[in-house]
Amino acid sequence: MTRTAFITITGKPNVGKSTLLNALLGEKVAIVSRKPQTTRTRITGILTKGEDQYVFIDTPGLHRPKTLLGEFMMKQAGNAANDSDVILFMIEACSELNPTEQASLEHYSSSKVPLLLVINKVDRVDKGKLAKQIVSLSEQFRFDALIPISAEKGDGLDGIFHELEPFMTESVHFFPDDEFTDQPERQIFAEIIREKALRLLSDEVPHGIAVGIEEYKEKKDVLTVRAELYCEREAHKKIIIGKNGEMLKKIGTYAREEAEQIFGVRVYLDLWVKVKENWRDRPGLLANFGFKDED
Ligand SMILES: Nc1nc2c(ncn2[C@@H]2O[C@H](COP(=O)(O)OP(=O)(O)OP(=O)(O)O)[C@@H](O)[C@H]2O)c(=O)[nH]1
Ligand SMILES: [Mg+2]
Repeated sequence: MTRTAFITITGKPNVGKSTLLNALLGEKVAIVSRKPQTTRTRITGILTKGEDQYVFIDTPGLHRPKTLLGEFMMKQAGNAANDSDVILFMIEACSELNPTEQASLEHYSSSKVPLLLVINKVDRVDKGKLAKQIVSLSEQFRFDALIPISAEKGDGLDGIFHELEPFMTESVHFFPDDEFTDQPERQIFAEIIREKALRLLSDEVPHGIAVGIEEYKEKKDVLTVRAELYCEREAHKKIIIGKNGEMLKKIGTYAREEAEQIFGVRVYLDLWVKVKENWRDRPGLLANFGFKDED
């Protein structure tokens, strides 16, 4: 008898949803950064353990959108939550709930959907304070389980699988058993480039970055990729290129090294920077960059 469950991972930006997805799969399928609003689309991560197939859906962090891109992101998060069998709602250890978290938790708590409340980043808090937070959450909300974890250290992941057990339903597997994501390779590549840019650039630039893959060819174990890094202003372009082109070179080198490791081939990466003013508010450009609803 084969079983599956669709599990949506949701919560405010930067709580560690994508870190958890990667940790659950043991594969990097979603990029991670210290900056909020890193994830922009739904990312499916699939884990098949014998008869059981877990389909985890990582989503953009819940926030009040200020751009059309933000609106798209929130739609993605909402749709994923509506389509799933289980909600895994992630919050941060020992941090007050913000109004969006409070409202979302009230909503799920009063609905019938199975709800796992996951408290992440317990590695950096005091145990006594965590215990108080757990008591207070239990008084405020209905949930099927409350699981303290550290996604980064991989602690508490067994607890998640244990609590998912009652919600596995008899069904055929929806994905091949050896597949771990539905993202095309070139999209993973674009995301790797964006992750390196997020990590290396100062705060004001990264939110306005998008990556387009213009050419993607594999021949005799060499992958040739031409990519464009889009930003919103000339001033940002200067920062991204850096003095004597050093910043862009660094972004490219880090991205190439990781891609070589993930895809197991030699990579030649040709990376360019272009300005597309206010692309996050321009429907045509958003669609071009892949931010369009499929459903
Ligand atoms: N100390 C600690 N840091 C963590 C843990 N899990 C994630 N982080 C860090 O939290 C930051 C955000 O992680 P992400 O996985 O990108 O968070 P996210 O919820 O996917 O964020 P968005 O995509 O922006 O919504 C990164 O710097 C992670 O390294 C954890 O268990 N402990
Ligand atoms: Mg994320």
